[in-house]
Amino acid sequence: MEIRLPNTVNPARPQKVPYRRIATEEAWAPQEMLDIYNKILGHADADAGFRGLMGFYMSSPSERARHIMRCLTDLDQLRLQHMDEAGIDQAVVAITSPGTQVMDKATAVSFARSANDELADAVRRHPTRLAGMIAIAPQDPAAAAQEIERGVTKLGMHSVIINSHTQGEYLSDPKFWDIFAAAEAHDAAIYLHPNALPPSMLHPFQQCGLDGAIYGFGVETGLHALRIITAGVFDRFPKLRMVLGHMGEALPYWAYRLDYMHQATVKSQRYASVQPIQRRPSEYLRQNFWITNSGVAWEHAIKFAQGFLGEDRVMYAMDYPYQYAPDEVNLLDGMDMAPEVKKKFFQTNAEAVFKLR
Ligand code: 1DF
Ligand code: MN
Repeated sequence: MEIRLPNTVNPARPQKVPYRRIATEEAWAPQEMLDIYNKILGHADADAGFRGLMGFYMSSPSERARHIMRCLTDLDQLRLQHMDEAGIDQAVVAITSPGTQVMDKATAVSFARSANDELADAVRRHPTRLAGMIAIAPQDPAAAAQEIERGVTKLGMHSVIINSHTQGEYLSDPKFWDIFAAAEAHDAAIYLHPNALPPSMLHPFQQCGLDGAIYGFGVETGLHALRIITAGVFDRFPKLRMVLGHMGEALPYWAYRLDYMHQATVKSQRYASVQPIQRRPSEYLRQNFWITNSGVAWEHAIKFAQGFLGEDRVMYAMDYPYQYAPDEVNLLDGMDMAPEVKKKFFQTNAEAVFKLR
């Protein structure tokens, strides 16, 4: 059988369908964050990946950048209009990358709180259309744990956005594990979303323009998830739920080799950092992870992921405003898939993972 890449050229409005379409990786940017970013970018030694990403969007005169900035900063009329035009019933909104994670610790902690309050207000204004993820400052794991508790118990949000590495540091480091403990205790899913590449990875990607969403994001975020798995995080926190975008950052496709080579590496005692864990890497992927199809409106890839992870673990995401493509909604509505499975994909899996009403 030939597997073709779809052509998304059908501009028709999405049709009425027997499910609610819930988009689960939708970005926003509060003005307060952009003000902080402007200060950071004013320093010549600002992180190069950050400058190449948000520095670009915040300053480029290109139509794409101006449009994205306008969409990012709106949680009301413009966003709802774009959702209507694309047939999106509800958006699960999270602070855009890198969120708090380029800020100094004190700024990040206080900014996360006010951003969560602002997002919770927007969800109160549009309770059937929006839902939110909790922003935290991984720089201060104890404060992050408190903010997870506040987000769940006071603000009614049941997921946490983490934009991959924090200034080159990974959550596989036990110093961050108070965050996992809080997420597990409050049953809040952690959405591990891409970030700009850290300095140690940036050059060979940026040199050829492959550092961003086209490829570098997926490589770095997939690496981060693997670091978490191989560090034994899910042995310590077996009920921890994590979400990956972009078809699981390709990890389902890697699963066979990950299992084989992880076991071979453990056995050979090649690295002190690779110690035995209770299960194969693929088993944690299937037991602790959910994935979204953000950026990938491709039936074959979605079905492969459903086959590997199970149809309860693959969810729809648009990645607004970075990939606002209403024609992709039509394409996915038209997938050759049992109606009850399509409803899981678009609606009920997201309702369960994010505990939407
Ligand atoms: C881009 C893509 C930027 C995604 C993002 O955050 C982002 C992009 C600043 O295309 O530059 O979250 N994304 O998730 O694919
Ligand atoms: Mn995204």
